[in-house]
Amino acid sequence: MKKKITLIGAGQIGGTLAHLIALKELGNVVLFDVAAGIAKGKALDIAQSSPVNKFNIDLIGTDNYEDTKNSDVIIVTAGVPRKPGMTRDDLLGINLKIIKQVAEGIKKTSPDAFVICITNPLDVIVMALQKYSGMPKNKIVGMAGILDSSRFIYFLSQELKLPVQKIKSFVLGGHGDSMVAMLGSTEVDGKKIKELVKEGIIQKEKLEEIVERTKKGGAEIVKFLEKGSAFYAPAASGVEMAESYLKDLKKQLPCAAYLTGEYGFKEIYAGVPVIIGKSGVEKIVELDLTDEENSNFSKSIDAVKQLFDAAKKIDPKLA
Ligand code: A3D
Repeated sequence: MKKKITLIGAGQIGGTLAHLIALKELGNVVLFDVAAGIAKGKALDIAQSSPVNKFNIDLIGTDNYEDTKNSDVIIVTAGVPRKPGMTRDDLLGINLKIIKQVAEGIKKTSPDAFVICITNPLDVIVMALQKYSGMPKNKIVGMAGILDSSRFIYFLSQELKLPVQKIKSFVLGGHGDSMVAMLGSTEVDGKKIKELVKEGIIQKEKLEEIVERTKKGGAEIVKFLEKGSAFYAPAASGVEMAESYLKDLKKQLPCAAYLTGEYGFKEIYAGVPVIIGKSGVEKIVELDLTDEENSNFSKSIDAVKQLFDAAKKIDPKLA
């Protein structure tokens, strides 16, 4: 039987997710949005491409949670994106309210689903989604690390004039300006990036510039688009997580996961490498961090904690 994948939010990311999932035939798709017409229109449009692209799945659009019942995977993008000049944190108040509604909807209809949250500000919203829904912590994760890592690898590949496949790296911590590019674990064609700096293949300043550009990667796109934020790369990243769960691929992916002492932190969601398989988050991988990475990771967690404190002020039930 085909898997059932529900996309809560049929906006820019939701629509792109539906299209990618259809092309990969990962499962039947339910596009849910409070704006039912958008969900229905996009579902029908993508379905009409099936004879051309030769995929065979069902796609529907709805604003009724009953239609999402017993989903295997739910990807949440419901919420408001940034406008130029806004930070992700500016979205907190409005997106918290939306996520509360979503949590109530999904816990009633799909309590066993694997839930991937993309709505910003990511780490705090995924934590709120888990608290409001009460669903298992290993089944609720946030997408950000794959995207941030992908941006970093792309920028490096452009600078080094190498295919992206030759570069391995990842970005951890919170999904904000405090995110941490793991330079100690960054490898180019099997060689540590720090060696490339020593050899003068890439200047230290250039590398720092790329790290900064990665941190501001979302804002760069928001500025270009003027309306809305990035959606192709965020959707591709969400699909990679869903696929690892549905096919039990046990991929190691940087995701916002619930920490229970790993890296010295607990009771908080933050970006760490996790193994995603058929049980959800099957393991949090603890890497050896350099002193600098450790200190930057702690700063990043502090930023997430501060924002969660702000969320608790908005809704004391989150305490
Ligand atoms: P957009 O195109 O506006 O789509 C959001 C959709 O959510 C709209 O169609 C709304 O109608 C719908 N919606 C609003 N309230 C509800 C509700 N209560 N229930 C169901 N649907 C609702 O935005 P988008 O797709 O570009 O972005 C969605 C979210 O992802 C935003 O919060 C972005 O900031 C965030 N985002 C996160 C990343 C990460 O890397 C974490 C990257 C890019 C965007």
